[in-house]
Amino acid sequence: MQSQFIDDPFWPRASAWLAGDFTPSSSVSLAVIGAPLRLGSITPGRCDLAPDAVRAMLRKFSVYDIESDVDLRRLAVRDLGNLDIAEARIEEAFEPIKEAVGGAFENADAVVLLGGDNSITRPGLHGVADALGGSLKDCGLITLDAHFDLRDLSNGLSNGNPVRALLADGLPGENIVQIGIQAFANSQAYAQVASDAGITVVTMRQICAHGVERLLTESLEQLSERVEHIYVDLDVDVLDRIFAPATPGSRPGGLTPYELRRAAWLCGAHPKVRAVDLVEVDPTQDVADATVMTTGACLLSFASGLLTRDEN
Ligand SMILES: [Mn+2]
Repeated sequence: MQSQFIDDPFWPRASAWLAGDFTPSSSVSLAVIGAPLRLGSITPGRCDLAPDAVRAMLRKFSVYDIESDVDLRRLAVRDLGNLDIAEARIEEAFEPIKEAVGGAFENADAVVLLGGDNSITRPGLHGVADALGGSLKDCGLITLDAHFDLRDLSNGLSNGNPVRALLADGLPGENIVQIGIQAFANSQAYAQVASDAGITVVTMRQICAHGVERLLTESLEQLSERVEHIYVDLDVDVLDRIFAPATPGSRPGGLTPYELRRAAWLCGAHPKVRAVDLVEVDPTQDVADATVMTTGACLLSFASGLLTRDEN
């Protein structure tokens, strides 16, 4: 009897690449870390299952990006496995995530952090700042997210306030660009927090008018004039809900999977982007694997973009 997946030597799978099947011929390299934090979520769920679900989904993808004519097997990738934080509180997970991200730069130019919920963004950005010898003031943050994640800190840390916590830590608001913010998914009070802090806000209306590719490219250029290192928080709930049923926060009216995949590629291609997180996916809520597949495609697109930094 044939297995469900027929192995074809002429159709190498992205899952094998991530597991070590590559012949590096580029000057760049990537590390992947699973950060299955879930107890920070305002909506309880199982986004701790996402890192392994995404890895497994890569079996359905090839290593060839026809849009860039790139085979990912030119890129060395190290899968550092999952951090033991699935039962940890946000505060307990801070150091492990920060240390893992920071340590990954010893052997890699860029890091993909597979969440987990959105609370991993704060320790992830601290890991970049610490490891690359800068302070938070040298770092920029781009969020692709339907929400500000600027909720008040008085009720403790959650996946609803990593950006507010980073402001409190000393990340200048001028170093933050939030792309994909949606109507009726945020309050006026938190829009005011963003405005007062000097955060650049790009709404879905602006994306519909000008395109995510142009707006993200401009954001990357403007931010790179201010900062040395850029961290990208890719909250999958920036997708339209029809494409992201596994994210509790997604709404109708968001990005398409292609727009998000293209955004991930652009982030990979920009030399100052050092880390990207992919967060808020609860595989138990997915439909037809749509959300997990797009998350996996974003990882691969980031890797493809990264290969354009190759100096060989
Ligand atoms: Mn978010």
